[in-house]
Amino acid sequence: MSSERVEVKEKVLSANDQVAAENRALLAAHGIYSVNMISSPGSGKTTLLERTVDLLKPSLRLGVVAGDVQTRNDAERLERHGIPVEAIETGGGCHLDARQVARTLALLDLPSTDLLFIENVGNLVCPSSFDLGESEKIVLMSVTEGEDKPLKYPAAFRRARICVITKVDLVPHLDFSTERAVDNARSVNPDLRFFFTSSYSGEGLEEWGGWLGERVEEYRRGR
Ligand SMILES: Nc1nc2c(ncn2[C@@H]2O[C@H](COP(=O)(O)OP(=O)(O)OP(=O)(O)O)[C@@H](O)[C@H]2O)c(=O)[nH]1
Ligand SMILES: [Mg+2]
Repeated sequence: MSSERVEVKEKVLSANDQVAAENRALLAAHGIYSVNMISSPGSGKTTLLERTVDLLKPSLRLGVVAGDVQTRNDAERLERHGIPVEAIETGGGCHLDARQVARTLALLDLPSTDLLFIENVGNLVCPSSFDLGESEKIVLMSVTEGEDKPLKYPAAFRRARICVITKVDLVPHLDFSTERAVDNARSVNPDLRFFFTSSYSGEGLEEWGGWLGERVEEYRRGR
């Protein structure tokens, strides 16, 4: 990359970081634990969120920001589960940025929210560079993508603390080694914690939902 391009990219990122810090402070002021869900298109983010929302809705006040390049499809799917949802259509952008999230936070009822899910645009590269002000980045990979994705697209796996391996109901039909996928992800980030879920069979959802609930509690205690 030329030095000029590097400079422009650094300026964009530092402007983004400033707004992300403001988002983080706003969310903290309201005691909202927030997760930024990153994966390639179709890994199962929205479906996992639909199941997670049903699981956690009785005990936590939830909100969702659903990012897509185009359409409000994901937001509409999630709205049907009876929680507040705001859509961000990036109109071509391959990731959400902190400014878009700031505008959306202004539309949400923050004092009535405990846990905010941000579904990023389906893309395993661009979203990982942009801090949104979230508490946690969560990277998802589905078993249909192959075990080598953490090696090919390491940034998302490096910046996340949690990795959800989705669609595990399909493992019997595929030549996919969960062990190899975990080893690859750990070679990029040894501190990653894993969840193994199927939004179809329900496998792993209690553990995943339980972990989110604990994190909300921990976050509140730590304030
Ligand atoms: N077998 C199986 N299919 C799943 C599972 N979760 C999601 N799918 C299917 O995978 C496809 C994509 O799921 P979505 O939840 O829309 O994926 P996404 O990551 O939100 O997609 P984008 O927002 O477009 O990036 C759909 O056809 C889902 O029904 C699962 O646990 N098992
Ligand atoms: Mg989606």
